[in-house]
Amino acid sequence: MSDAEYTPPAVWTWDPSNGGPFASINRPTAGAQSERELPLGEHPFQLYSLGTPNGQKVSILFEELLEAGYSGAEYDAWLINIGTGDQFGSGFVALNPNSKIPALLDRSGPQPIRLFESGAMLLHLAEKFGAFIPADAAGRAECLSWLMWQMGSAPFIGGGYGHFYHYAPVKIEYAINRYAMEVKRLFSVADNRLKETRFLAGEDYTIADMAAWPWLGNLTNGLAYGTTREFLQLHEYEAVGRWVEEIMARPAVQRGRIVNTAKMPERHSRADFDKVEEPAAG
Ligand SMILES: N[C@@H](CCC(=O)N[C@@H](CS)C(=O)NCC(=O)O)C(=O)O
Repeated sequence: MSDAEYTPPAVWTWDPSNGGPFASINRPTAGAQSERELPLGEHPFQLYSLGTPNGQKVSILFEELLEAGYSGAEYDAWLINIGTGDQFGSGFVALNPNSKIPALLDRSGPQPIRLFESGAMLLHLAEKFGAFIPADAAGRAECLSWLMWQMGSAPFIGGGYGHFYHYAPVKIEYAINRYAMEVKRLFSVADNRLKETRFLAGEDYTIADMAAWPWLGNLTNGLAYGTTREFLQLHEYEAVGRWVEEIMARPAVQRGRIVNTAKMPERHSRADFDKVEEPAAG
């Protein structure tokens, strides 16, 4: 049956072989699928992640904190291969019942604290160290608003647009049009804001920028979803382009963006970056 003819049945049933690239990892139930402990390193923070945009957010913040001199932010970053189902191991699920990277264990206090959702990690760390989040009520509110805007909009970019334009085994015009429009609208929101202010929350670089940059930056730089940069004419968003470049030039961002990628599957110390072929700046 073609998509145009599809009529949903009265009761939906799961088709495990739907032809999509994520068919083997996606399923409609939650919970651990195997017994698997997570490795532990020596640092106060243990990050279990992958160098996708949602993972990059957190490793960028750690690198920024360390760059700014907060030595208490030392972390071990362990690779979670979502293609082979690491996110369904019992140890990972104990940290993140939602089985998605990133997950974080904060062992800096008397009791270990688990965190899931990248936005929660950014906020937790920014508040803990008193950095990259404005201290005044108005500035903090603006920062949280842009942070939540990013968290709320990422699924439209990735799960909506990226899925239907790039990954879906069939190209559905309706779905692509729906999400292409939404991604362009989101770029327009950011562009309008960045015409007025240097960074999303104002004149200071904050966790809101760290959340949004891996998404808007990867698309702007042509690093996500095939020919999307041209398809959506992303060069038109000049203020976003200016902001993407300014943030990309930061040494901590150069380091954070490669953590838990093929270039650096694990990160345990600053020295790990010296071993990378095209070392990060700084
Ligand atoms: N809202 C979550 C989204 C995390 C997310 O979607 N992670 C993806 C990779 S970017 C994942 O782990 N997918 C694996 C799966 O769906 O099984 C966050 O920001 O932490």
